[in-house]
Amino acid sequence: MAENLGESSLAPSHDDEHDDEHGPTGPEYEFAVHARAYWSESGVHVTPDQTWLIEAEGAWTDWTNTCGPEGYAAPKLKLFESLRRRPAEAWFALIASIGHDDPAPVAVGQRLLFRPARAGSLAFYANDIPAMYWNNRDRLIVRLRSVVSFTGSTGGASV
Ligand SMILES: [Ca+2]
Repeated sequence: MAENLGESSLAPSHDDEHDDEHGPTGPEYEFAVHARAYWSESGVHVTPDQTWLIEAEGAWTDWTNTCGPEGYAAPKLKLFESLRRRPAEAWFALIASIGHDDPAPVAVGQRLLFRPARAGSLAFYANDIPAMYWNNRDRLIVRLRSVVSFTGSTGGASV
């Protein structure tokens, strides 16, 4: 069926092979990202020639603050923001990292079209202060779906 993937970007008439928004899809993965885990491994190896749709749902809790994958704002914690693993992202934003030394991990939010900047194993975490994972609880469900990348075209897919 791999041949159909290549053809269908040129032949949109293959409607039965298309997802409604993103074209034919490849493998899908679903796993939990626990708020208390410093790393949650997806077990998925990504490469720069791929495009993935990452979707997250559910709620997790940082002490008394419950939020979704987009995280939460806390003006009272302003002084501590620079201590977060990703200082510029919200508290408890779901972060995707390629390996554990990714120079540019990204905030996922509820939905992200993700084009890996390098090859590696995809891992996730809640954006928190490294020493403050002990008061975290609950987990999100994250789905990872390979989508067809229209390589070479100038109009990127969007969500
Ligand atoms: Ca915490």
